[in-house]
Amino acid sequence: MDQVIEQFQFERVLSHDPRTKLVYILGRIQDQHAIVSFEKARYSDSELPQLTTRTQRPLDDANENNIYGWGMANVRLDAADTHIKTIYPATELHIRKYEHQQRRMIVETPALYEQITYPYIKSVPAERIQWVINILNGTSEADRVIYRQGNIKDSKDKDEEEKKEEEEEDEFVILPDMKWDGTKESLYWVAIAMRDDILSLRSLNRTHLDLLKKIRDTAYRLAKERYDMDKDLLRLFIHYQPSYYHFHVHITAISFADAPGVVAGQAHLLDTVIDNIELYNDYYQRATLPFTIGERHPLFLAYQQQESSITTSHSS
Ligand code: M7G
Repeated sequence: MDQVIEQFQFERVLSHDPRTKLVYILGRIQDQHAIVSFEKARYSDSELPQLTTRTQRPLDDANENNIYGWGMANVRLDAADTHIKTIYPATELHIRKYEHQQRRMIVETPALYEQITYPYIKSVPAERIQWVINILNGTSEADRVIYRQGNIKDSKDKDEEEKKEEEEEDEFVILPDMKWDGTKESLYWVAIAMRDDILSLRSLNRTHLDLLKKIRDTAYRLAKERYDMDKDLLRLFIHYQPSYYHFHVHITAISFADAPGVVAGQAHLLDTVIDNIELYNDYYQRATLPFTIGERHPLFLAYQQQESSITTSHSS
């Protein structure tokens, strides 16, 4: 990672959100693209008493009015102050994902899923989830894993698979999400299923209930053990559409209310998902699922194409 930062040649800013203080920058390393993101870290509790003593004076642009004052300064703290992420080599899809763009709402019926979304999912190259495979087989982030049960499954080995106990289908790993800054208030873990045959929310039915409930209960237990957080301080959800089509559940602190992707049109609460499936086995195969997506995303472009082909055939 140090090398990516060292060799990075700035090209352009992909996005800059002044509210979340998160910026994505595109650059090159030799002839390949790289993306680096910088996000100002929140203050840790232990730093708070030192904020005034560490403030460099005089302040810039200092203003006073009656009892009020405001200005700018460097506050020299010892802790690292920026959360940095790198993607190298970055693909066109990564660039489109992080580039600032208008989001659009797609209202996906089961028929549109079959016609447009499913072929898109199948066209995503398998390398896109290599990072998931690395976590599941223990070659990456092994020392960060909080919970692990079972071994990676490949649905291609069907014969092998059939010999295995049914309970093995409920195995998963829980580890810190790349987005987590390590604080309790912004807790962000991810639970990743060992099995690779659940593409997304659309695939879920009653046969997956044990897995979903086990993820929920394990997340509750671990958050209590590690952070003394009760279950009503957690928000567990599934993204539709996800960026990665290997089944996983987002485990976040409710206090992290502005976490990316905690919005209607993307996050489906795990409790609701479980309840819907308990009521109707094929709920997610029959439901219309609206979702938001960036207008440069290939899936949005596929929907646009379909729309324009309908318009053309109607007008001809
Ligand atoms: P998603 O719903 O497929 O996509 O979630 P999103 O990125 O649009 O939310 C995937 C989750 O996995 C996200 O919360 C990512 O931050 C997280 N994630 C992605 N990558 C590449 C990694 C990784 O390499 N390690 C870890 N620990 N988390 C990752």
